[in-house]
Amino acid sequence: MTEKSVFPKDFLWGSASAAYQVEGAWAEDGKGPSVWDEFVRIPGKTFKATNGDLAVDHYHRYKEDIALMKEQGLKAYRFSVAWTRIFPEGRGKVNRAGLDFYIRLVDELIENGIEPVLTLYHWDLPKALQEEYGGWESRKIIDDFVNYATVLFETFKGKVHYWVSLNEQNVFIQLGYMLAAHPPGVTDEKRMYEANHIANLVNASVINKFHEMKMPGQIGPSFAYTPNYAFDSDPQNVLAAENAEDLMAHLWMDIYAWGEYPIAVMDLLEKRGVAPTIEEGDMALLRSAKPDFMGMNYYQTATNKFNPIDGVGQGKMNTTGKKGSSEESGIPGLYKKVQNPYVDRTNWDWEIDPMGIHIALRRITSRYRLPILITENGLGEYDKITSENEIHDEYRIKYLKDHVAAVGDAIAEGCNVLGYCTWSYTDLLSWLNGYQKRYGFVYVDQDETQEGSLKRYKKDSYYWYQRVIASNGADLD
Ligand code: BGP
Repeated sequence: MTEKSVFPKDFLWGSASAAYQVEGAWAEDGKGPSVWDEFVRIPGKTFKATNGDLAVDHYHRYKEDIALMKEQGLKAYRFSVAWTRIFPEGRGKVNRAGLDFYIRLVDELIENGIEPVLTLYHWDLPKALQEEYGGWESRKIIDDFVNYATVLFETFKGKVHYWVSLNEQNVFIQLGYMLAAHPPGVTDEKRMYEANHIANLVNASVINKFHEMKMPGQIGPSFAYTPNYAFDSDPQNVLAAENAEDLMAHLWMDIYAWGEYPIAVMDLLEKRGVAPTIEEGDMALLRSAKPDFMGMNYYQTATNKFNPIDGVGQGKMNTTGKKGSSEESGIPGLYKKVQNPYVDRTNWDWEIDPMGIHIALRRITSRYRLPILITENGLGEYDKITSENEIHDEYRIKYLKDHVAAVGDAIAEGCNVLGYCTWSYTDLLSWLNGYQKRYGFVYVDQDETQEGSLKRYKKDSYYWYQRVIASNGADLD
């Protein structure tokens, strides 16, 4: 290699998935139903009523998938455990067959020299707990979650060194309790902030448990960070961006890193009568839990303008892949998200902004002084397979290349980045967007009919990442 890499020599070049989106086998080997198994069956909730019953059948094809990872040179694979495979009803007796699947998966990764990165929770809550006590709305979930996590800690102690507590708490809470786009399909601000506070307590408790057990390795949450920009230097728009950053980012990351709610946000929630109930001991617990890293899922930035009190509220999301079909959205009196004239968008209207990941890494580093594990970054697009079974996804290569370069810039400036996981390894089910919005290095013959052959094909981006990994990030072309 002629060029020198800025990436540390043990940098985790990885890729990610989530149980519900890849595994399939939704009712096999004693697995219990999750809230997603139920939600996808409600008419109109997902694109063309797609579900993860079969997904891309990773449950049966994990060896083939890991062989592809090994050939590519992947250093780390981030996956999630389905709580309902371990405890079909959320607690009680361990379902041995379910746990055995993850033991086989982890062993296979280790044998192939791939570092497992285990996510404890990627949204598939046991349905039994939703029905029994309202899931995230009851403090009973704290003990049940820690009990579930402890089984995994004991099982994988010394084998798994990187753990993610909750994936995108900000997303599952807001989409679950405000936009009704995820289970439990609620639209209620007060209930949202209550559930969010309980999720914070869960996150803190499980991190403390990990440290009490002296687990060799590191644990942190994965936050979906969308850095906020002001549209211009009009002070009204700058304040709008501050509001968005406080309400959409600091509200979670300040809790994770410091155990503090942002002052202006709490003041606002109290005035609106939607502040969470904080019991004695809660803040002490939140302050006591220290993540070892901040996990960051980065896809895009948001540009903000002043939004008057009679301005726009929540607008329609684009889940169809028709560019330009999403609507403006915001919070009246605080901010509204507008189009950034300096960046392009995907067909699902997600802004493509590589410099945004550099800015995100700088902000997290300066504010929290924590190492960062990039747990997701990628481009969802339509891919076409040729008659020779090739997939020329040069748009994905461009997206990833620009983002990896921007991560390198942040590292060169002193950000401590542990690794970079792309979303996603194989193509998989996009929660609300079906199978047509593809992210993988590996194309899977599966579509909205859910009757594909499930055969795997390497995309051009697969070979590109192989070269990136082999050169430790020095060769991005
Ligand atoms: C993140 C989730 C992933 C994944 C990704 C892409 O929010 O953690 O599970 O789905 O986004 O999102 P989408 O599938 O909506 O394009």
